[in-house]
Amino acid sequence: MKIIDGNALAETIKSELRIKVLEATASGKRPPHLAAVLIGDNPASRSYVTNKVKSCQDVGYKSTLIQRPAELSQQAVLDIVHQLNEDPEIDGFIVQLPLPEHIIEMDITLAIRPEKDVDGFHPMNLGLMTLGLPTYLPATPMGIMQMLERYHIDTAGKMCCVIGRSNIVGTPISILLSRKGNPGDATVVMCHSRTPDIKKISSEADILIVALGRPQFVTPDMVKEGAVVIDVGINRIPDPSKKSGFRLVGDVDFERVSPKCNYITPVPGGVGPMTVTSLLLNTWKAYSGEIYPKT
Ligand code: L34
Repeated sequence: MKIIDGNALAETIKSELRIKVLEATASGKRPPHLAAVLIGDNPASRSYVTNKVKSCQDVGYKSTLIQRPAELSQQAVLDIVHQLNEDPEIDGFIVQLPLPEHIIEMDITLAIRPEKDVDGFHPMNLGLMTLGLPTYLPATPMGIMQMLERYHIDTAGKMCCVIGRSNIVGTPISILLSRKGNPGDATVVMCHSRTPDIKKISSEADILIVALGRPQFVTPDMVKEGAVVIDVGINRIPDPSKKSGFRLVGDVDFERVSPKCNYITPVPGGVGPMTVTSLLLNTWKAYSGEIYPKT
């Protein structure tokens, strides 16, 4: 059993980016600039956005954090988005999800200019992704693709089971892995809440990707011997022995499942840090105009 070390891989990618930033600034250019919008005080969101801002500092990007209370109106959020769209100093920005219930997430996503949508959530960018054209890939699926690639895990012709069908993970990773290419060329089956017998499908999978948000949902009987298991879930469960009062567990029962696996990602230190570095990579693409040439 080998652990796919998301923290180590994230550090490698950040060192590569740091060099590119130094080269750009040495030639007189300004550094890339990412903005993040955080509405409300969801502690998990706050922690993720903090990691994003910190990682910008690590690689020499400029970052701006716009924090507003949960009561902010939909129009006020749209006003922030419009302002960031128009700001020539900002290469890309994200609006951290989930948003408070009174805000219609899709309306916010649609208001972000595709050129600045470094989350890759806008239908324009998701459409380009689906067609296999260059675009910003959503950060979590992109992080998973990088893990598979950098660990030389062969996906071609493999049977892949994705549990979860969210817009930000399950759906895009299913599309990416079934597309032509490497990683890719897998036979993908997507399972969700209406799938009658998930175990029957997951236990046949060479690659199992779990993103449903239920602590330790995947047990050893659901996993094939020698499988590659990618655990996307990050759940906070009460733990009085911790100072914070909680600990993080994935959607996979790591302790019991890992002995059966060829490769497995831990939580924390697996997919999470790769989500953050993928956002940095997309911001570099926005800055350099690789996807949408700057006018
Ligand atoms: N707009 N909303 C938007 N873009 C995103 O890409 C996200 N996502 C998901 C939730 N909402 C979003 C993230 O940023 C999930 N996510 C995310 C980002 C970072 C981490 C986890 C999820 C992360 O850094 N995880 C650490 C532990 C963090 C902690 O201590 O709480 C890890 O080692 O897994």
